[in-house]
Amino acid sequence: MAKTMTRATSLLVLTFLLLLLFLNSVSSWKRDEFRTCNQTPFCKRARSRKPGSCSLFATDVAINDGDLIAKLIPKKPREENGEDEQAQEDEPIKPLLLRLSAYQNGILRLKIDEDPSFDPPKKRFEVPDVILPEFHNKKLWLQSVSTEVIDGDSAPSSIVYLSDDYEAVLRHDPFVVYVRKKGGDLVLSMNSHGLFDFEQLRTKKKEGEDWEERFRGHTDTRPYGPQSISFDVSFYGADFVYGIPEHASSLALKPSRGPGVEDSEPYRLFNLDVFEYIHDSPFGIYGSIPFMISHGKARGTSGFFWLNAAEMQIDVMGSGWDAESGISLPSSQNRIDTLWMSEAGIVDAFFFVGPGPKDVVSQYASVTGTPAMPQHFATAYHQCRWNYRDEEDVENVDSKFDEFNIPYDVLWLDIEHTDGKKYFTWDRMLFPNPEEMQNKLAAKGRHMVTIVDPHIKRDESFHLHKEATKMGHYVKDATGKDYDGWCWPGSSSYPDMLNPEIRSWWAEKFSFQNYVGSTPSLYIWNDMNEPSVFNGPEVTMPRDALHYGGVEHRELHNAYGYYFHMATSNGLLKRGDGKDRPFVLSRAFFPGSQRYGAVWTGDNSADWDHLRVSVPMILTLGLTGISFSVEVLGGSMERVRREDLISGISPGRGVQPMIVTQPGYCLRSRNLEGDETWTLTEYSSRTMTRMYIELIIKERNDLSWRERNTELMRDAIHIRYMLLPYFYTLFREASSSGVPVVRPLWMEFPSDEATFSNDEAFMVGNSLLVQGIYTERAKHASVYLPGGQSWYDLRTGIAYEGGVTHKLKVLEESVPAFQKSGTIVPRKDRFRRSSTQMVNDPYTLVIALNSSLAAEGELYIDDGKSFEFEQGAYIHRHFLFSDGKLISSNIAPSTSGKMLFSSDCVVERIILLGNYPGAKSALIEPANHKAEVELGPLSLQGGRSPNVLTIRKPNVRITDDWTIKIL
Ligand code: NBV
Repeated sequence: MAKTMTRATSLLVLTFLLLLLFLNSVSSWKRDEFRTCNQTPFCKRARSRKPGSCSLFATDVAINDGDLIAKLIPKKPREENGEDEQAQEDEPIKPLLLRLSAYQNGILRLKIDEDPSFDPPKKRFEVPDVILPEFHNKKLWLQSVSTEVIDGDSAPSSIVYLSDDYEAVLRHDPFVVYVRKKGGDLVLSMNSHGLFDFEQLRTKKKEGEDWEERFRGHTDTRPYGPQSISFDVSFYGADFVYGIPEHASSLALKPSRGPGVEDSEPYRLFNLDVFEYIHDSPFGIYGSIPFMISHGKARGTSGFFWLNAAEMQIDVMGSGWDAESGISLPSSQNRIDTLWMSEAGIVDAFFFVGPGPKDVVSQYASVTGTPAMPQHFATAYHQCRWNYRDEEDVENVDSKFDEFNIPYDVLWLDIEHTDGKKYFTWDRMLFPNPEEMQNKLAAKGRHMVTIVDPHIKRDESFHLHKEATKMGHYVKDATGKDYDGWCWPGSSSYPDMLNPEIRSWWAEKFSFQNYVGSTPSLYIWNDMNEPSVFNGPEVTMPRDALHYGGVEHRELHNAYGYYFHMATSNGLLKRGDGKDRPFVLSRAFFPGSQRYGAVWTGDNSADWDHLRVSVPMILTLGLTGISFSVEVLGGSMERVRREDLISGISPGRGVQPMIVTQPGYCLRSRNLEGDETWTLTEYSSRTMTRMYIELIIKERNDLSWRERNTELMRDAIHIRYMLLPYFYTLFREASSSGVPVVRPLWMEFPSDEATFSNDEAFMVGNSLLVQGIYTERAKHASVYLPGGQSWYDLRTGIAYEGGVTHKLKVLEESVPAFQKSGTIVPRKDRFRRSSTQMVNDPYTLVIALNSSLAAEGELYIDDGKSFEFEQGAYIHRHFLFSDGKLISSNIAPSTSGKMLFSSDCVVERIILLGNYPGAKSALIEPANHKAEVELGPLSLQGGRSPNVLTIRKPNVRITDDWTIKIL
C-alpha cells in the first residue's frame, strides 16, 4: 500500500512539474515561440515576389483521358529571391505538368506537379484519403477544347466546358487558369497577377550547399532543398472573403496586405498547440482548412480550395494593392486578390462556382464529405472539467444535476483518469471500477467520454509502447530512429497515422477487449493531435521527421491530427457489434474531419474578446464543412473571478445564448477562488457546445446569488433541451447537404448587404436568429433583423419588423433571439434527466406566421444511435400552414411501402405566433375530432399574449399524415 502511495505521489509530483513546465513555457500567448512570415523563408520569398514575375507559359495543350492537360515551361530561369537558395542556372529547365478536370455541379479541379520523366528525387506528397471516392464518379469527361484569342486579351486561350452556365479557361502565355460565366463575367482566376512559383525538389550536388533552416535552437535539415509553391487567386464580383480556419479572427477576413495594413502577418495555416491564443489574430492555431469563400451582392458566392497539408500562409490583399503589373484579364468587375503560399506538396486546387452560398458549401462537401450524423445524445448537454478526481467525484457531480433538476447527457474525463498518462488505462486507485461507473451513468441514459491523446509513453512496461516499437509503428526522426518527443507522460513517441495499417492497429485498441474498463456508453476525445510536442520546434514535430512512404512531416503536418481522428473514429465504429455511430471530439482538424466527428476551438481565455471572437470562429468552421464544433466560454485554464461570473460572463449574458442556440461555449474554471466547486459542461447547439459552468459554489453564504445563477443555468439548459428536435433536424440537413447548423446571416439573406460582415449575430438553421452580447454590463443591444419578413421574439412572441436595426433591452436571463416569420420550429417541452429519456415525449410545433398567415418547417427523427437511417429508417415530415390549415406530410423517400422506423410520439401543442384572426377551435382530420384553441402562453415565458394562440392537445401522431384546420 505504502509502495503504491509513493508511486502515486511521485506520479502526482511529476505531473505537477510537467504542468508547471508546460504552463510556464506557454502560459499566455508567447509570440516568440512561433515563427512569423519573415522568419519563414518560403513565406518571405513569396511575399517579396513582384506581380508579373511568373514567366511560365502553357504548351502541348490537349485533351487526354477526359482532362485538359498542358506543360508549363519557363521562358527564363526562375527569379531568385531567396536568401539561402542556390541558383538553378546549371539545372535543365524542367517543365511542370498541368491538368484541368471538370466535375458535376460547376467544380473545376486543377493539378500542377513536377514532370516524373525528369526524375525528381522523390514523388511530392499528394494528400490521400480526403477526397471522397464517389467524387471521382462525378467527373465530366471533356471531349473537346476550343483555342482562341478571347476579346480584349492578347494571348490565345484554351476553353473547356464546365457546366451549362460556366466554362474553364487556360490562358497560354503567361499561363492563367480561370472560370467564367459562358462568354462573360469572371468568377475566379489563378495566376492573373503572375505570382505563381513552384520550387522543384533537388538533391545536394555542390559542396557547401546549405539548405538547413534554424529556429530557436531547432534545425530542419531540408534534404530536398526549398520546395514551396505560391500563386495568386482572385475572386470576382466579391465584396468579402471568408473561411480558411483556424484563426481567432473576424468572419469577413480583413486584408493582410495593401495600403493601410502595416506589419500584418498573412493568415497562417499550421496546426499548433497555442495555449491561450490571442484574439483578432491571423496566427495559425489547432486546425487548418485551406478553403476560402467569397461573397458579393453583384455576383453571389464562389469558393477556392487547395488540398495541401503543408504549412500554408495566405494573404488577403486590400483594395489599392498594386497588382497593375499583373495580366489584364477581360473583366471590369470588382475583385478581391489573395496570395496562397505553401511550404511543400503539389497544386491540387478546386474552384467552386456557386453561385449561392449554399451551393458553394455543398460543392465543397461533394469533394470532402458532409459532417457525420451525430448520435442524438451528442447534440445535448455535456459536463466536463479538468479534472474529476475519482469515482466519488463523478458520482457527486452526477447526482447534483438530478438534485438541481438540470438535464445533462455526457460526463468527460480528462488526462488524470489514466495511469500515468498511458491512454487506454485507468488510475485504479482513483477509478477502481470504471465499468460500474459508466453503467451507473448509462442507467440514467447518460454517457461518458475519456481522453486519448496521440503521444505514447515510452515506458517499457507499457504494452502499447512495446507493441508499437516492435512493429515499427512510430514516426521516425530525420535519422530514421523512432521520434522521441516530450509531452504529458514525459518521453513519448507518436504512431504514424499516415500508414493505413497503423490506423487499423490503432482502431483495434478501442475494442472492448483491448480497452479494458470501457463499455458501449463510452466515447472518445482526441486532444494534442496537432501534434503537440512540448520540446519540439513551435511546440510540434520537426518538419524533417519521416512518415510512411518517406513522406516528410512538413508535407503532412496539417493532416496528422485528421488521420488520428479518423483512426479513433474507425476504432469506435469497429468495436462491439459496430452498430453505433461513433462520437470523437478532436482538437486538430483538416478538410474531411467533419466525417469523423466534432472539433473544439481549444484553450482560449476568460475575457469578452474571446467570447466575441468565438462566434466568427464557429461560423467559419461551419462554412468550411465542420458544423459540429465547440467553443470554450470563460477560458480554458485560468480561474474565473467571481465578479466576472456575476457581472461579466454571467450565465444570463454569455452562457445562456450559447446553450440555447450557439455552437460551443465552455465556462470553465479549475477552482473558483479556492472554493470547492462543481462544474457543468455542455456540448450543445448547432454544433456541439462544450461548456463548463461554475454553478454551485460551496461558500459564501451568498445563497441568493447561488440560487439565481442556478436558476439561470437551468432555464438556459432547459431551452436547449426543448430545441433538440430542431437541432437534430438541422444536423441531418448538414449531414446530407453540407449546409451548416449555425450559419452567418448572409447565407440565409445573400442579397442583404447589411448582413455581409455581421459576425455578432447568426442564424440557427433558417428559422432562428440570435444576437450575441459581448460587452460587460450591456443594457441594450443593436440588433439588425434582415428585411423581407418579420421576426418574433423567442420568449415573448412580440413581432419585430425586418430590414431595421432595433435597439433592444438586454435582460439578465436572455439575449435577443427571434424566430423568422414563415417558419415552423419543432420542440419537446418536457424536462427529463437526459435527452435519452425524452425519446417518447410529445412535440410542440411553433408556427411563426408571415404576412400571408403562412409558414413551413420540417422535422427529422431516427433512432438517434445507429446507421439504420442510411437504409431509410427515419421519419422526415414537412409541415405547411396556409389558408388556416396545418398539413403534415411525409418527405422521406419511399421505402416500398415499408415503415423502417416508427414513433408513437404525438403533437401535444401547436403554438401560432402572429395575429391569427378569430380562431375558436381546431378540427383534426382524418380523425375528425376537435381541439381547443386558447390565447398564449408561449411556454418559454408563461402568461398570455394577444399575439400567441395555442391549439391544445391535438394529439396527432408525428408519423401520420394529418390536417388541422382552424375554425
Ligand atoms: O488534457 C488537458 C487539457 C484539456 O483539458 C484542454 O481541453 C485541451 O485544450 N489539454 C488542452 C492539455 C493542457 C494544455 C495546458
